Amino acid sequence: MAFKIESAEFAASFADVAAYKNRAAALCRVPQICFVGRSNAGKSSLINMLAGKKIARTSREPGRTRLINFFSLDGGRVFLADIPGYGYAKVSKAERGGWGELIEGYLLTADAPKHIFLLADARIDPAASDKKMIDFMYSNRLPFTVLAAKADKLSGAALSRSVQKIATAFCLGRDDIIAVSSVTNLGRAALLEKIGSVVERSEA
Ligand SMILES: Nc1nc2c(ncn2[C@@H]2O[C@H](COP(=O)(O)OP(=O)(O)OP(=O)(O)O)[C@@H](O)[C@H]2O)c(=O)[nH]1
Ligand SMILES: [Mg+2]
Repeated sequence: MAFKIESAEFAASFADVAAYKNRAAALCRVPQICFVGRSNAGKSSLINMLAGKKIARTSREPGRTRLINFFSLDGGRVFLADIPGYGYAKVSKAERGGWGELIEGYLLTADAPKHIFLLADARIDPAASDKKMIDFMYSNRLPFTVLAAKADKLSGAALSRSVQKIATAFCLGRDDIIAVSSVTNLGRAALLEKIGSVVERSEA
């Protein structure tokens, strides 16, 4: 059943895994759905698109999101987790290491998250860092769906080629990939359907 978002608001943010782990037991009572991808792929924008309002900070400059940010839907029925992007070359090595730790530490904390959306920019060739993330999710048995993001930037035929390319690169079927756009709302219904099934399963 599709999830119908009645309300959405900022809930909490964490600068490091230790801070998150301190609260994880309480937070994990609520199913979490996490958005991962390279910096600038459109994760925060997609959360805003789903919420129907601007709750997550977005930026033209990659590397905007530096914390784990939780947004609560319907008064705590589900959390959307916005996490920093990976693969942004300009940040210092130390900081990049820290981000890797934050992302991996969060994803591997027991019981979180219930589903991961991996955003791959539809205009850019699939990256080695995305492949690494997919391998990481497979090997840790984390359930995920790949999204072809910023689909509004491509024409129908080009988008179709891009989806095929992403599917081939990640050894997925093309029907497994959902094309999304935060500008046109493309894919919103499919994402809400997926979120609905995750929430239903965790409430059963
Ligand atoms: N045309 C178009 N632009 C988008 C879309 N989604 C995001 N953008 C733009 O892409 C840029 C990055 O968006 P963000 O949502 O901040 O990306 P992010 O993945 O959260 O980036 P980090 O927090 O740095 O990892 C912004 O300038 C957005 O306006 C989309 O669906 N279509
Ligand atoms: Mg962001």
